[in-house]
Amino acid sequence: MVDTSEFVLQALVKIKEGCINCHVKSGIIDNISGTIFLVQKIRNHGAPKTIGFFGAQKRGKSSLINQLLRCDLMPVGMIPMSSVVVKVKHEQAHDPKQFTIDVIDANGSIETHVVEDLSLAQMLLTQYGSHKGSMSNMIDTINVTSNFSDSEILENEGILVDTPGAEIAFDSNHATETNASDAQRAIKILSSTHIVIFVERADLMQGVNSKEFFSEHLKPMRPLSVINWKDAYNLDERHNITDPQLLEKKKQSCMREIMLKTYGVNLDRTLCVSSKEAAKARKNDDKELLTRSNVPELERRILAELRNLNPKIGLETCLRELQKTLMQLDTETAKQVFLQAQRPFYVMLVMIKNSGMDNTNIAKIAREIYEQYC
Ligand SMILES: Nc1nc2c(ncn2[C@@H]2O[C@H](COP(=O)(O)OP(=O)(O)O)[C@@H](O)[C@H]2O)c(=O)[nH]1
Ligand SMILES: [Mg+2]
Repeated sequence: MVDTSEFVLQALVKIKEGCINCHVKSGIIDNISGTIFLVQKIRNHGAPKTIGFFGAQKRGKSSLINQLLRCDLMPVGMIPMSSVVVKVKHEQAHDPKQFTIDVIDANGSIETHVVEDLSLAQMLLTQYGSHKGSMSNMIDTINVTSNFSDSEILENEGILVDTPGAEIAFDSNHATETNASDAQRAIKILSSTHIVIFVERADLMQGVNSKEFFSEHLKPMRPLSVINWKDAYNLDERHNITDPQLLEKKKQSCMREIMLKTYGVNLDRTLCVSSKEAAKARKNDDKELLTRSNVPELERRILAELRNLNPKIGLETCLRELQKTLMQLDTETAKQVFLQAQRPFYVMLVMIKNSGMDNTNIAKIAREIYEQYC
């Protein structure tokens, strides 16, 4: 397959410039930034596929990771130390009962522990990850490797990343104003992340005063936004709904509205979940509750994002997203915005033609866009 990603990237950058010049709505520009972010990650697809969970303390990030791992590896309800990142990775040849834990300090030196069962792995993570731990000085990253074949995300080469070291940047706007080092640490962790999951809590959304870090740094990284703790959200008394399905629907639409107002998230990429319900459902083998927890849907979304990192699938997604974004503009504006992108599109179409890729979906969508706006 020829590499058309460079031209898709050039075209998107020009289109974003065009949108800024034409003063189109900021949400539309955010969407294009997200698509640009995806092409950049596709172009770098040899790198590990990290899925980072970001948000303030006690949002349920570690709990969600445990649900996606299908095991209670991450300590929950913990006050973290200042800088650690925990990465969890699958290795097919690894003994599923054992866990290899590499503790990497700020100087890059590695200390490896191989532990014999889950409870020992958990203990070690708690020890390294808490203020009380004796060995918590200067630890930068902890890599946990085992055979996680129960987790579809890990089996598909995804690496789940817990980010207690970045939490403080989300705690208040002071992180960006007065405590630059906390923000810098979070930005550094973000910079090596392929798929960004932003976790907020249904019962706390309204009171947050930490939108700045999200808007400035996460929004351009096409985050999936997760409203966790949906089980703890209650409608006010005026809503007198008794049908449980209708009630759930109404609750979710209210939560999503608050999330939109608070953070300006893209609602197409926002989900209400409950890791508590998922945990309970798995314990009791309750399929209905598991579906209702929406954690399986989050898993599907993450798997789709992982597939998008594959150039063949991802570039098609990028072009579809671009098509959808351009359709949100009125035709005249869209044509004007597309003006500077004509050339990279044209070169891409010639390349596609010369390489015999003419029948692919990428070719089809690229042609459609070109013909519509030229
Ligand atoms: N009610 C409720 N509690 C949750 C949910 N998810 C996590 N928790 C609780 O929230 C607390 C913080 O969770 P944790 O995963 O440590 O959050 P983190 O600090 O963001 O990693 C723990 O006591 C969890 O048991 C949820 O969906 N619903
Ligand atoms: Mg945590």
